[in-house]
Amino acid sequence: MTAIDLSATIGNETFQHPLINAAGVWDETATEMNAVLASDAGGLTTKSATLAPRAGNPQPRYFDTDLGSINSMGLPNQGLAYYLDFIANTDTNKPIDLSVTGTKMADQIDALKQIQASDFAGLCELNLSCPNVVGKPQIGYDLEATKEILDRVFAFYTKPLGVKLPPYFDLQQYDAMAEILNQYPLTYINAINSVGNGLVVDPETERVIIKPKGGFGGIGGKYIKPVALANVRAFRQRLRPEIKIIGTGGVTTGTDVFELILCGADIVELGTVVMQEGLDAFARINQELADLMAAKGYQNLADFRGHLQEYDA
Ligand code: RRO
Repeated sequence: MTAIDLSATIGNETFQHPLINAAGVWDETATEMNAVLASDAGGLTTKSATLAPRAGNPQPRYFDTDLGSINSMGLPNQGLAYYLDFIANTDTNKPIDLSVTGTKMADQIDALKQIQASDFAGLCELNLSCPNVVGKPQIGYDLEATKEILDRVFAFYTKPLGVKLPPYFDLQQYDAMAEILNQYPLTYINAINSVGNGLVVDPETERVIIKPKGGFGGIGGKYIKPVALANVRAFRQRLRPEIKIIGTGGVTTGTDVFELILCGADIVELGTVVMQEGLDAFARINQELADLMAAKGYQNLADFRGHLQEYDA
């Protein structure tokens, strides 16, 4: 029997396995990032970096539930220089995706200028969708602001760039956002970030479960898989084929990964499942995906990527 090939490509980067960590999961410090690289993850995403280090929101700011998680981390990170330094000094053959953001558009532009001026030539992900900065809306829900930041970025940025998007819920939102994204030389999009500003309630104490923002936070895990599938499918149907897609949201099994790739994802990110199960989730889910592909007679991810059929096809 021919071996199953789980490799996938985004830009100039080849991932030997299609699963990497979602930004914000096991990736704030060098110790955590080295552990991801030592696991069966196909690559590493860094915590979204801001120009200066940030402590983030007050605790408690993350909570696991039966179906997933809620978080309002508030961008705790070590600052962009730390992540550039980590990448420059890390000897690995796995791709590292540098996630970057800011609480103001000017800071996001400055961060990308620093990356453009650095030796880093790998994938960079501009996070347009953090739901947890007090008083700041998600850029990805503002068409004008999205267009403005991409205009400003692509006036100087020439390295491979992706954008992390919030979930959309209306077909017209996909039309409008895809029309904008198609105008730029994006390497990929990442759909989706957590479903922003959900609420988890503790019926016993009659309180909210996390402290920041009155308890509102980003929802991840099983709750959001159908939203992730829809966003990946809808964007694959609308984006230029050269723009690749990282599918993120609600994966806990190899079958979930299969479904996201069937909808058009090139690779897939794990978030809440790694928070709950640890880094062994990568090996387990890779194996489940390979077993499912073998059972179906698929040898490569390209054998089924984007092949989702209509109901009466
Ligand atoms: O740090 C966070 O609170 C956070 C970020 Br930057 C993000 O993009 N998504 C999320 O759920 N939390």
